[in-house]
Amino acid sequence: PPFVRREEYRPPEWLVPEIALDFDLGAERTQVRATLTVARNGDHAAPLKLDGEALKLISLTVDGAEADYNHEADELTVPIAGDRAVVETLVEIAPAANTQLMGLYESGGILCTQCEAEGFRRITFLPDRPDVLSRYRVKMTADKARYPVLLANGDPVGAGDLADGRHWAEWHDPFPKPSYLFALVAGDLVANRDSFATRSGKTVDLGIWVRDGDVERTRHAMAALKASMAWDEKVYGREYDLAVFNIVAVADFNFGAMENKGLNIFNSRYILADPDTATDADYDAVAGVVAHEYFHNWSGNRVTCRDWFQLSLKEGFTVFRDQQFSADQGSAAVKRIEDVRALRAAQFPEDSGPLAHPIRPESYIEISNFYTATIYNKGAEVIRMLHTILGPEKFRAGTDLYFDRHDGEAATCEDFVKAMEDAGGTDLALFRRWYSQAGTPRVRASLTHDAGAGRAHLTLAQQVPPTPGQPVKQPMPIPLKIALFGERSGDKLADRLVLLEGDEQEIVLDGVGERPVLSINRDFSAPVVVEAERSAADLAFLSANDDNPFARYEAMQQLMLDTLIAAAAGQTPDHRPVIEAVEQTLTNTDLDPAFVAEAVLLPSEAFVGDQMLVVDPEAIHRAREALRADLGTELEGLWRSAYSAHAANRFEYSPPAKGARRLRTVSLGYIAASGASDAPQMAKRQFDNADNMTDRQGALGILVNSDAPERAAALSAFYDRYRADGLVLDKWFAVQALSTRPDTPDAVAALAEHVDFTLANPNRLRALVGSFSVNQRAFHRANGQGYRFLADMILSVDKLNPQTAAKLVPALGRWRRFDEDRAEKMKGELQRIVATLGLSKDVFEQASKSLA
Ligand code: HT7
Ligand code: ZN
Repeated sequence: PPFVRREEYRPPEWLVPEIALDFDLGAERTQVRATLTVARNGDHAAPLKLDGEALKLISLTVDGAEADYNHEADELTVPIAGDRAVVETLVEIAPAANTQLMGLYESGGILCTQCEAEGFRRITFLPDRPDVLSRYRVKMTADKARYPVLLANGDPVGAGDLADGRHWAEWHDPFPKPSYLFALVAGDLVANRDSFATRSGKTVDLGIWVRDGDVERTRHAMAALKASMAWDEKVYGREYDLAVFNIVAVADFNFGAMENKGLNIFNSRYILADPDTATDADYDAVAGVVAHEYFHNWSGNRVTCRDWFQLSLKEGFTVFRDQQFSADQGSAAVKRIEDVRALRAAQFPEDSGPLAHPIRPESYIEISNFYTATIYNKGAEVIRMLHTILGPEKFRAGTDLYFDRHDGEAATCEDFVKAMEDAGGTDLALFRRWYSQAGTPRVRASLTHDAGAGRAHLTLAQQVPPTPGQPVKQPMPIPLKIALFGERSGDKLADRLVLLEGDEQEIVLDGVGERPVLSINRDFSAPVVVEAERSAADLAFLSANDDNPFARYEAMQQLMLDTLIAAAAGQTPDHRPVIEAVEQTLTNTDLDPAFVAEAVLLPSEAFVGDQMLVVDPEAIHRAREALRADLGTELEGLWRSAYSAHAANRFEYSPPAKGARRLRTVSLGYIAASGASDAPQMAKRQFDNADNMTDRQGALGILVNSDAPERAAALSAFYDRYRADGLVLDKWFAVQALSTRPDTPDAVAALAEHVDFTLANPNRLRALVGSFSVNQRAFHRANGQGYRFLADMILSVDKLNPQTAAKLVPALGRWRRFDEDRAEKMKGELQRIVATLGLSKDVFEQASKSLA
């Protein structure tokens, strides 16, 4: 399949200012009549070219008359004599047979659409590219009993009943938009309705549409929506612009949600939440995704992307905005820890592997493969660095200028940087390298101290590793928040923002009389790996004394990491410094329990593996379990006190209550790690008595790693209670796929045969297969059965849903990080995939690049 290249971008030859769509809806068969007003763009004689995929063309007219056309592969070419014309097509599609979940498809009896990035062409013919913006008028006709609710973008403008049990509705969206933001929904849905008064006094009717019986589970999403609307007005000065804002939840969805103008469509996982079925993490994710999609109304919809290479323009910026929003709703420190943990878990490995790409890629085969942690999460970090470098006021002036300048346009990443540059009065020439260069920079920091002169010298040196297609890199501008603490006094001796711009830089810090301890990359001010020479004692000191909560957490993580890496490499490091640092944190009553719970957790096995030249999954597992056991045993009394001090009261969703629940289950995990004989009963008691899913799932997550009889009892009680609730059943599959038990690969293979397992639902697939592929020990079992299982799954899913199949490939692409035997087996599976006939371009791109 061919590559699409950024440098080959050309403006569209034809524009489509107006579109009228008339849908005759049915699950087996839908007819779409599309009336496009097309206008020649510039001085050329090229024919009109329309994208269309899996469409049955019934008729085509130009200005009301039958016309010539050429329909080849996925393109319809129509010669047009003048500079403007009305082109009408009639096509037929089959939503119920659409297993790709792109275009118009059926989910649980609801007809819905997904058009980003290139799904609209599976609905009707159009120049399906984000720089063609059109005003849409949409009419839908459908059976009233089966599809009583008919929704589309914009505002409702008419509705009526027809004689044969059918009815119709018409919607009009006054804002020109690209086709990827088009949406319609037809179904038997009920709404949680509310309203929001904007700051200029307009009333917006809000609706969250779900299946009958689920309305009570939309309260949290509605509260989050209203909070997001108010927050965007307050923090970014952005007001909502239509009279209606609807959200629809569906069970089958390739992604988290979709920001279609005025009609967001969500994976139900990010809408439905109540205490009995959703964990605190689920509640947070619901609020975060609702906010994210809402914020797209400005960062994505009002100002959209010129082409898909600019994807991070809307995604990186919007993730940054949703991160800020969530930080403002609860503990900012814990939110930052979670965001950095996610970045390190998903983006750092991507940035150091065969699929590494800059946040503004240069080429792709299939754009769906570029909805990555790099575009989203590193993209957000790049925006965060601009915020840090410019400061909040200039940053806000920059976003105001960007929105003013480009409202109603399809913009580029360059437009965003230019607005920041103009509003901030700052030269960002070097900063642009963050958009063009892939790879995670490594920064070496060494500190020397001259006690006599009362001076410290900090030397910083950076290196950006080679990535595919980019063997040589230029230095990046790296904003590093640093501080020095006096080892004796604990005083803060220096605190500043350093911008490392060249390969190497030396910073002189005066007023440093006593031996300083370096705190660096505070708040994770740059998405880099810092290698600082700091002893275990220095790290322990920072973990107890740093006044930046993130840096405090980071020092503890580094201390733990150094210990685990040494142990996994066959040494016998002393566990005492870690145990003492954890003890300090656990007994510090000034700290927020939510923070304590994060700080005392060991780095994941995968993260330890990422630091090693050759990953040894078994050695890492043993090292981590041994440290967990020592922490559990040595501090058993403290864990038990923390467990009872944070005993559950009646469920409440508030930051303190969440923190208490988190620390309680983390403590229970350590009690279990100590080998205490009553741990399984304690966990089972928590499981049985819980009045919320956080405590219940927390206990199950501990039991599932054990051999105790309580394990099977809890698993079957959970299944019996929730088997009819798809979202909760996903948890049942995931928790087993994440088990640390040695029999997990066999258990996962058996679960793939379970009656409730299906390849057709992306959530279920991710719950079992996606979770298994990140369970380092289980997936990398030395006999290669994990690799074979995953490859088999990828090939089966590819026949139904290539996008979702392709997301599973990167786990195999990490073969260079493993010993020869494992690497050969992983490569063998990738080769088997690439050699398969009829492979999608989605999977082909991921697998072939992974082998290169
Ligand atoms: N902008 C949305 C992206 C999306 C998507 C992409 C590919 C395939 C299916 C998809 N569904 C949604 C989601 C977002 O970032 O807000
Ligand atoms: Zn987004």
